[in-house]
Amino acid sequence: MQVPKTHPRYESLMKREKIIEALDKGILAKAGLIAHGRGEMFDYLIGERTIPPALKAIEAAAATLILSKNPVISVNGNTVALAIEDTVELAKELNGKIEVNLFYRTKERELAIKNVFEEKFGNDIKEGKITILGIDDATEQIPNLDSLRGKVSKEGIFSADVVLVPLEDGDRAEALVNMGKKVIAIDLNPLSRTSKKSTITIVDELTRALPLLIKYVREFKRKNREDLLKIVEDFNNKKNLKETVEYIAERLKKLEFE
Ligand code: PTJ
Repeated sequence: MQVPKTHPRYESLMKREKIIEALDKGILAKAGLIAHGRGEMFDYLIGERTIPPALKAIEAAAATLILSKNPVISVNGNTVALAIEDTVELAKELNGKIEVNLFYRTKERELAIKNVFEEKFGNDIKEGKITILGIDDATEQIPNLDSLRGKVSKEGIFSADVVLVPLEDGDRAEALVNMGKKVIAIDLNPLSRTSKKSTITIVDELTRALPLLIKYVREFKRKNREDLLKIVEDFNNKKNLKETVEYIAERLKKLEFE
């Protein structure tokens, strides 16, 4: 569908178009449509902008990623549909590792996702700037996780110290934390199990959060280790989620309907 640029909800409609296109290409799980709708609803509640607690979480996430030894960015259908470019850009600022890890895992979807990475970023893959893991090498198992998300790459999520998980389901976040890993989630729902179980939760829309995360990673590379550690230590996820919910409540109380 052609969305006119003048449409007041142009950005939102364009995201829907990307989601539908990804479904048609076999990248998105059908349930990804429902997940996107839930995300849109929470985005309305926060006012469709990056709110102060989210920015604090983004800073803590950037510092954590720079301090990590083996970070991995986990991607699913929705992430590839909405933010493949930014995912690759962020990976290139880190160690280049991206792992395809699907809840609704099928060989067809894995291959569709592999193809889109190869089509768009074949040169980066050839030059070793990014590595796409999790497709032919998901030989390890996350303990106590029965879903197909439990199958992971040894070089990737299995041995990672920090895992960035945009749009996650709570079970895996918890299982990864139980393995001693730091989990950074990007999830518009501050009440989700993922949000509660992750080490750092960025309650923001994926396509707004990722460019900011890239910006802070670039900026923070100039900081010394002590300053980065302080940013991480000062961050408290439970407190941040509480601030997020309070922000939403205050915002709703003040809304005017003219
Ligand atoms: O591609 P697969 O097979 O791995 O499946 C992916 C989905 C997303 C279908 C699967 O993980 C799932 O069912 O997730 P949930 O439990 O619906 O959780 C998705 C969460 O992401 C919800 O809390 C949404 O609010 C949130 N969300 C949706 N769209 C966005 C988002 N958060 C940030 N940015 C978005 N664009």
